[in-house]
Amino acid sequence: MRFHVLTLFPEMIEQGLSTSITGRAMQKGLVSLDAVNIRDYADNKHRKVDDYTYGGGAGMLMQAQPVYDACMSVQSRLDRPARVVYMTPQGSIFTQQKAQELAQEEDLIILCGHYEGIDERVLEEVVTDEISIGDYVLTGGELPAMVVIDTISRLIPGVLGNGVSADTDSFMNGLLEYPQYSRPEIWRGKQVPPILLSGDHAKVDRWRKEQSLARTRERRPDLYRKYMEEHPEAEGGAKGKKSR
Ligand code: 9D3
Repeated sequence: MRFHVLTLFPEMIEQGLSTSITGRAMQKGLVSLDAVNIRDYADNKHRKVDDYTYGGGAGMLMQAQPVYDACMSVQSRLDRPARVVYMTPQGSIFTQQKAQELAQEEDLIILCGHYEGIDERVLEEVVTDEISIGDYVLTGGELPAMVVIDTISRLIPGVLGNGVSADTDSFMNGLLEYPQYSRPEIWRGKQVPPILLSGDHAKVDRWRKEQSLARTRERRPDLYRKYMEEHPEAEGGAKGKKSR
């Protein structure tokens, strides 16, 4: 996967993704990151890329021309037109399903707004997808772009370590993850659940499934209802928890 990010803050994107799993994926050549500074496409000597909004209102808007030229410059270097994802509070909420869909692409262009947004006319010309990462207000699209890139990257074959399959990870099966424990066996007086030390793998699997169901029912009733509709044979998930 090749990510092309159009932004006024390319170093933010580069720095945010240069470490850990995404950094290693880039070193391995499984993923590449091309952070394009929209300011490099300003057509004036002051490198100004924003202006006041027609009709009034607070704040500045990113102008159409530099965004258009930056986007077209990337598109012209690709062998076929790439999808252009605009990060915006007006977009549809980013989901694992959307990540899976976007992970099938060879190239993705991700457009980050800053200030109060971008002139609508260029959005109409270049954008194919509009994505929000949730109902809260950030200062720009850079952090959301990093969230999208991180999520897609771990779906690329080879990015996660051997044996760790993104598909068998919790959440992909529609349930929250069961609780996990490591050494020591007793920490501040708290015991690891004895079943996990029993060596009985079938019992451990059953316990983990129960914990996943109980947690999902308690914490994410929306996910729980959906799971139960798709798995009518699954049992309660209330074991050891107070029913309410
Ligand atoms: C004037 C109204 N504001 C909307 C509440 C304007 C505005 C605020 C913040 C426009 C852009 C932004 C910056 N946010 C993003 O660019 C953004 C975002 C977000 O704030 N929350 C969740 N997902 C996203 S994706 C891009």
